[in-house]
Amino acid sequence: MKPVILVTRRLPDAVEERLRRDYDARLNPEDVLYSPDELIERAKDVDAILPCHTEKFSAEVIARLPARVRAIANFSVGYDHVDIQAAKARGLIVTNTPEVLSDATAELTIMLMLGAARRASEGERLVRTRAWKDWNPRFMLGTQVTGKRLGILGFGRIGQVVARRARGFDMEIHYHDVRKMAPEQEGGAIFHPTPEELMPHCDFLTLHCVSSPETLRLLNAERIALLPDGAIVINASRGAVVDDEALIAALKSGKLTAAGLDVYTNEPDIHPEYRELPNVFLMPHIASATKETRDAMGFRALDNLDAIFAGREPRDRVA
Ligand code: 8YV
Repeated sequence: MKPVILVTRRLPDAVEERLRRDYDARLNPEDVLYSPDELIERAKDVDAILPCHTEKFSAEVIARLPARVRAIANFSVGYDHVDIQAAKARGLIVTNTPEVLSDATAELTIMLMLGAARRASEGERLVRTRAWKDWNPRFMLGTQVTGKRLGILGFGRIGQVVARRARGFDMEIHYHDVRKMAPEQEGGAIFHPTPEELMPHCDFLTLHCVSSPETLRLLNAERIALLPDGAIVINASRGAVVDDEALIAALKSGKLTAAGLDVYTNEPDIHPEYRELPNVFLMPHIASATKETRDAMGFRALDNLDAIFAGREPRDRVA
Protein backbone atom coordinates (compact mmCIF):
# COMPACT_ATOMS: atom_id res chain seq x y z
CA MET A 1 0.00 0.00 0.00
CA LYS A 2 1.33 3.40 -0.97
CA PRO A 3 1.41 6.05 1.76
CA VAL A 4 -1.44 8.54 1.53
CA ILE A 5 -0.35 12.17 1.07
CA LEU A 6 -2.61 15.20 1.39
CA VAL A 7 -1.35 17.88 -1.03
CA THR A 8 -2.95 21.18 -0.06
CA ARG A 9 -2.32 23.23 -3.23
CA ARG A 10 -1.99 22.57 -6.94
CA LEU A 11 1.70 21.88 -7.57
CA PRO A 12 3.73 21.90 -10.82
CA ASP A 13 2.78 19.12 -13.27
CA ALA A 14 6.06 17.22 -12.95
CA VAL A 15 5.74 17.22 -9.16
CA GLU A 16 2.13 16.00 -9.23
CA GLU A 17 3.15 13.29 -11.72
CA ARG A 18 5.78 11.98 -9.32
CA LEU A 19 3.29 12.22 -6.45
CA ARG A 20 0.75 10.13 -8.38
CA ARG A 21 3.41 7.59 -9.34
CA ASP A 22 4.84 7.02 -5.86
CA TYR A 23 1.99 7.81 -3.49
CA ASP A 24 -1.72 7.66 -3.00
CA ALA A 25 -1.92 11.42 -3.53
CA ARG A 26 -4.95 13.46 -2.46
CA LEU A 27 -4.49 16.40 -4.84
CA ASN A 28 -6.31 19.72 -5.00
CA PRO A 29 -6.93 20.27 -8.75
CA GLU A 30 -9.18 23.28 -8.12
CA ASP A 31 -6.51 24.80 -5.87
CA VAL A 32 -9.04 25.67 -3.19
CA LEU A 33 -7.57 27.32 -0.09
CA TYR A 34 -8.51 25.03 2.83
CA SER A 35 -9.72 26.49 6.12
CA PRO A 36 -8.19 24.94 9.26
CA ASP A 37 -11.34 22.83 9.71
CA GLU A 38 -11.22 21.57 6.10
CA LEU A 39 -7.54 20.84 6.47
CA ILE A 40 -8.19 18.70 9.54
CA GLU A 41 -11.13 16.99 7.85
CA ARG A 42 -9.07 16.17 4.74
CA ALA A 43 -6.19 14.91 6.88
CA LYS A 44 -8.34 11.93 7.91
CA ASP A 45 -6.73 8.63 6.78
CA VAL A 46 -3.61 10.42 5.60
CA ASP A 47 0.03 9.53 6.40
CA ALA A 48 1.57 12.91 5.65
CA ILE A 49 0.69 16.42 4.47
CA LEU A 50 2.51 18.40 1.77
CA PRO A 51 1.42 22.00 2.42
CA CYS A 52 2.53 25.47 1.34
CA HIS A 53 3.05 28.52 3.55
CA THR A 54 -0.64 29.33 2.96
CA GLU A 55 -1.74 26.62 5.42
CA LYS A 56 -1.26 27.52 9.06
CA PHE A 57 -0.40 24.71 11.46
CA SER A 58 -0.99 26.40 14.78
CA ALA A 59 -0.68 24.43 18.03
CA GLU A 60 -4.46 24.08 17.93
CA VAL A 61 -4.52 22.68 14.38
CA ILE A 62 -1.65 20.30 15.19
CA ALA A 63 -3.47 19.06 18.29
CA ARG A 64 -6.52 18.27 16.14
CA LEU A 65 -4.66 16.42 13.37
CA PRO A 66 -5.58 12.73 13.16
CA ALA A 67 -3.05 10.44 14.88
CA ARG A 68 -2.18 8.73 11.58
CA VAL A 69 -0.48 11.90 10.23
CA ARG A 70 3.26 11.37 10.70
CA ALA A 71 4.81 14.24 8.80
CA ILE A 72 4.42 17.73 7.33
CA ALA A 73 6.70 18.04 4.29
CA ASN A 74 6.55 21.73 3.44
CA PHE A 75 6.76 23.14 -0.06
CA SER A 76 8.70 26.16 1.28
CA VAL A 77 11.96 27.03 2.95
CA GLY A 78 10.20 29.17 5.57
CA TYR A 79 8.29 27.23 8.20
CA ASP A 80 6.95 30.02 10.39
CA HIS A 81 3.44 28.78 9.42
CA VAL A 82 4.08 25.65 11.51
CA ASP A 83 4.22 25.72 15.31
CA ILE A 84 7.47 23.77 15.60
CA GLN A 85 7.24 23.25 19.36
CA ALA A 86 3.74 21.79 19.03
CA ALA A 87 4.92 19.56 16.16
CA LYS A 88 7.85 18.29 18.21
CA ALA A 89 5.67 17.68 21.24
CA ARG A 90 3.34 15.55 19.12
CA GLY A 91 6.25 13.70 17.46
CA LEU A 92 5.43 15.05 13.98
CA ILE A 93 8.28 15.14 11.48
CA VAL A 94 8.51 18.55 9.73
CA THR A 95 10.71 19.30 6.70
CA ASN A 96 11.36 22.32 4.46
CA THR A 97 12.97 22.99 1.05
CA PRO A 98 16.22 24.94 1.53
CA GLU A 99 18.89 25.71 -1.12
CA VAL A 100 16.76 25.09 -4.20
CA LEU A 101 15.14 28.53 -4.04
CA SER A 102 18.16 30.63 -3.08
CA ASP A 103 18.98 31.70 -6.67
CA ALA A 104 15.40 32.64 -7.56
CA THR A 105 14.98 34.56 -4.31
CA ALA A 106 18.28 36.38 -4.80
CA GLU A 107 17.23 37.32 -8.35
CA LEU A 108 14.00 38.84 -7.08
CA THR A 109 15.88 40.63 -4.31
CA ILE A 110 18.15 42.28 -6.88
CA MET A 111 15.05 43.17 -8.91
CA LEU A 112 13.46 44.78 -5.82
CA MET A 113 16.66 46.70 -5.14
CA LEU A 114 16.89 48.01 -8.71
CA GLY A 115 13.15 48.59 -8.94
CA ALA A 116 13.07 50.61 -5.73
CA ALA A 117 16.25 52.54 -6.56
CA ARG A 118 15.28 53.34 -10.14
CA ARG A 119 11.58 54.00 -9.45
CA ALA A 120 10.31 51.15 -11.59
CA SER A 121 6.69 51.33 -10.36
CA GLU A 122 6.40 55.05 -11.04
CA GLY A 123 8.04 54.76 -14.46
CA GLU A 124 5.90 51.88 -15.56
CA ARG A 125 2.73 53.57 -14.42
CA LEU A 126 3.64 56.74 -16.33
CA VAL A 127 4.05 54.81 -19.56
CA ARG A 128 0.99 52.60 -19.14
CA THR A 129 -1.37 55.43 -18.21
CA ARG A 130 -0.10 57.76 -20.98
CA ALA A 131 0.90 60.24 -18.26
CA TRP A 132 4.42 60.32 -19.73
CA LYS A 133 4.49 63.58 -21.67
CA ASP A 134 8.07 64.68 -22.13
CA TRP A 135 11.66 64.18 -21.15
CA ASN A 136 14.04 66.48 -19.31
CA PRO A 137 17.40 66.03 -17.58
CA ARG A 138 15.79 66.03 -14.12
CA PHE A 139 13.05 63.58 -15.02
CA MET A 140 12.65 60.46 -12.83
CA LEU A 141 15.99 60.73 -11.09
CA GLY A 142 16.69 57.69 -8.99
CA THR A 143 19.43 56.31 -6.78
CA GLN A 144 22.47 54.66 -8.33
CA VAL A 145 23.16 51.16 -7.03
CA THR A 146 26.69 50.64 -8.32
CA GLY A 147 29.38 50.98 -5.69
CA LYS A 148 26.97 51.50 -2.77
CA ARG A 149 27.00 49.69 0.58
CA LEU A 150 24.55 46.80 0.92
CA GLY A 151 23.61 45.59 4.40
CA ILE A 152 22.29 42.05 4.65
CA LEU A 153 20.37 41.16 7.80
CA GLY A 154 20.46 37.35 7.94
CA PHE A 155 23.49 35.97 6.10
CA GLY A 156 22.29 32.41 5.47
CA ARG A 157 22.03 30.68 2.10
CA ILE A 158 19.86 33.33 0.44
CA GLY A 159 21.73 36.27 1.96
CA GLN A 160 25.02 34.85 0.70
CA VAL A 161 23.74 34.46 -2.88
CA VAL A 162 22.39 38.03 -2.76
CA ALA A 163 25.88 39.18 -1.69
CA ARG A 164 27.48 37.38 -4.66
CA ARG A 165 25.04 38.90 -7.15
CA ALA A 166 25.38 42.38 -5.59
CA ARG A 167 29.15 42.22 -6.03
CA GLY A 168 28.38 42.39 -9.76
CA PHE A 169 27.35 45.98 -9.01
CA ASP A 170 30.61 46.58 -7.10
CA MET A 171 28.63 46.88 -3.88
CA GLU A 172 30.43 46.78 -0.53
CA ILE A 173 28.73 44.05 1.52
CA HIS A 174 28.02 44.36 5.26
CA TYR A 175 26.04 41.83 7.26
CA HIS A 176 24.65 40.83 10.60
CA ASP A 177 23.77 37.30 11.61
CA VAL A 178 23.65 35.55 14.97
CA ARG A 179 27.19 34.38 14.27
CA LYS A 180 30.15 35.46 12.18
CA MET A 181 30.49 33.29 9.09
CA ALA A 182 33.64 31.51 7.89
CA PRO A 183 35.78 33.61 5.52
CA GLU A 184 34.81 31.49 2.48
CA GLN A 185 31.12 32.20 3.18
CA GLU A 186 31.78 35.88 3.87
CA GLY A 187 33.62 36.45 0.60
CA GLY A 188 34.89 39.74 2.00
CA ALA A 189 31.58 40.82 3.56
CA ILE A 190 32.01 42.83 6.77
CA PHE A 191 30.41 41.36 9.92
CA HIS A 192 28.57 43.51 12.48
CA PRO A 193 27.75 41.84 15.81
CA THR A 194 24.34 43.52 16.26
CA PRO A 195 21.64 44.86 13.92
CA GLU A 196 22.23 48.29 15.50
CA GLU A 197 25.87 48.25 14.42
CA LEU A 198 24.96 47.18 10.89
CA MET A 199 22.39 49.91 10.26
CA PRO A 200 24.68 52.96 9.77
CA HIS A 201 26.55 51.09 6.99
CA CYS A 202 23.51 50.41 4.80
CA ASP A 203 22.79 52.57 1.77
CA PHE A 204 20.61 49.57 0.96
CA LEU A 205 19.34 47.15 3.59
CA THR A 206 17.95 43.74 2.61
CA LEU A 207 16.31 41.33 5.05
CA HIS A 208 16.96 37.58 4.78
CA CYS A 209 16.45 36.35 8.33
CA VAL A 210 14.00 33.68 9.40
CA SER A 211 10.68 34.78 10.84
CA SER A 212 10.52 33.78 14.51
CA PRO A 213 9.48 35.38 17.81
CA GLU A 214 13.06 36.74 18.05
CA THR A 215 12.87 38.51 14.67
CA LEU A 216 9.31 39.84 15.00
CA ARG A 217 9.40 43.50 13.83
CA LEU A 218 13.19 43.42 13.86
CA LEU A 219 13.17 46.41 11.54
CA ASN A 220 11.43 48.91 13.81
CA ALA A 221 11.45 52.69 14.18
CA GLU A 222 14.59 52.70 16.37
CA ARG A 223 16.63 50.68 13.87
CA ILE A 224 15.30 52.60 10.86
CA ALA A 225 16.50 55.79 12.61
CA LEU A 226 20.04 54.34 12.61
CA LEU A 227 20.06 53.90 8.82
CA PRO A 228 21.73 56.64 6.75
CA ASP A 229 19.23 59.27 5.55
CA GLY A 230 17.83 58.27 2.17
CA ALA A 231 18.51 54.54 2.57
CA ILE A 232 16.50 51.94 0.65
CA VAL A 233 14.95 48.88 2.35
CA ILE A 234 14.28 45.54 0.64
CA ASN A 235 12.28 42.64 2.08
CA ALA A 236 11.83 39.24 0.45
CA SER A 237 11.87 37.21 3.68
CA ARG A 238 8.67 37.54 5.72
CA GLY A 239 6.45 40.53 6.46
CA ALA A 240 6.59 39.87 10.19
CA VAL A 241 10.22 41.03 10.42
CA VAL A 242 9.17 44.60 9.56
CA ASP A 243 7.13 47.04 11.62
CA ASP A 244 4.81 48.29 8.86
CA GLU A 245 3.85 51.52 10.66
CA ALA A 246 7.50 52.44 11.18
CA LEU A 247 8.48 51.64 7.59
CA ILE A 248 5.55 53.58 6.15
CA ALA A 249 6.31 56.60 8.37
CA ALA A 250 9.95 56.59 7.20
CA LEU A 251 8.93 56.33 3.54
CA LYS A 252 6.55 59.27 3.99
CA SER A 253 8.99 61.48 5.89
CA GLY A 254 11.81 60.96 3.40
CA LYS A 255 14.03 59.28 5.99
CA LEU A 256 13.98 56.37 3.54
CA THR A 257 14.08 57.04 -0.19
CA ALA A 258 12.24 53.87 -1.19
CA ALA A 259 11.44 50.26 -0.39
CA GLY A 260 11.10 47.09 -2.44
CA LEU A 261 8.78 44.49 -0.89
CA ASP A 262 7.75 40.96 -1.85
CA VAL A 263 6.33 39.88 1.53
CA TYR A 264 3.89 41.45 3.98
CA THR A 265 2.07 40.94 7.21
CA ASN A 266 -1.36 39.42 6.53
CA GLU A 267 -0.91 38.62 2.81
CA PRO A 268 -2.68 39.32 0.52
CA ASP A 269 -4.61 41.84 2.61
CA ILE A 270 -1.56 44.04 3.17
CA HIS A 271 -1.29 47.35 5.03
CA PRO A 272 -3.35 49.61 2.72
CA GLU A 273 -0.91 52.51 2.85
CA TYR A 274 1.70 50.58 0.88
CA ARG A 275 -0.60 50.77 -2.14
CA GLU A 276 -0.72 54.56 -1.92
CA LEU A 277 2.99 55.25 -1.59
CA PRO A 278 4.73 56.09 -4.88
CA ASN A 279 8.16 55.15 -3.55
CA VAL A 280 7.52 51.46 -2.92
CA PHE A 281 8.05 48.74 -5.49
CA LEU A 282 5.60 45.95 -4.62
CA MET A 283 5.58 42.32 -5.68
CA PRO A 284 3.05 39.61 -4.62
CA HIS A 285 5.27 37.08 -2.77
CA ILE A 286 6.84 35.59 -5.90
CA ALA A 287 10.52 35.33 -5.00
CA SER A 288 10.65 31.58 -5.65
CA ALA A 289 8.19 31.70 -8.56
CA THR A 290 10.25 30.38 -11.46
CA LYS A 291 9.41 27.17 -13.24
CA GLU A 292 12.80 25.66 -12.42
CA THR A 293 12.61 26.54 -8.73
CA ARG A 294 9.01 25.49 -8.15
CA ASP A 295 9.79 22.07 -9.72
CA ALA A 296 12.89 21.79 -7.55
CA MET A 297 10.95 22.73 -4.39
CA GLY A 298 8.38 20.03 -5.12
CA PHE A 299 11.04 17.40 -5.79
CA ARG A 300 12.85 18.36 -2.62
CA ALA A 301 9.64 17.99 -0.58
CA LEU A 302 9.14 14.58 -2.22
CA ASP A 303 12.73 13.54 -1.49
CA ASN A 304 11.96 14.28 2.15
CA LEU A 305 8.76 12.21 2.05
CA ASP A 306 10.57 9.35 0.27
CA ALA A 307 13.14 9.29 3.07
CA ILE A 308 10.50 9.35 5.80
CA PHE A 309 8.55 6.43 4.29
CA ALA A 310 11.75 4.47 3.64
CA GLY A 311 12.57 4.80 7.34
CA ARG A 312 15.51 7.14 6.72
CA GLU A 313 16.18 10.55 8.25
CA PRO A 314 14.90 13.20 5.83
CA ARG A 315 17.56 15.62 4.60
CA ASP A 316 15.69 18.79 5.57
CA ARG A 317 14.22 17.96 8.95
CA VAL A 318 13.31 20.99 11.04
CA ALA A 319 11.26 19.11 13.66
C1 8YV B 1 6.96 30.23 -1.46
C2 8YV B 1 8.50 31.10 0.46
O1 8YV B 1 6.33 31.05 -2.35
O2 8YV B 1 9.73 29.09 0.56
C3 8YV B 1 9.28 30.05 1.18
O3 8YV B 1 9.46 30.19 2.40
O4 8YV B 1 8.15 32.06 1.01
C4 8YV B 1 8.18 30.95 -0.99
O5 8YV B 1 9.20 30.32 -1.66
C5 8YV B 1 5.99 29.71 -0.48
O6 8YV B 1 6.38 29.68 0.82
C6 8YV B 1 5.52 28.36 -0.92
O7 8YV B 1 4.86 27.67 0.08
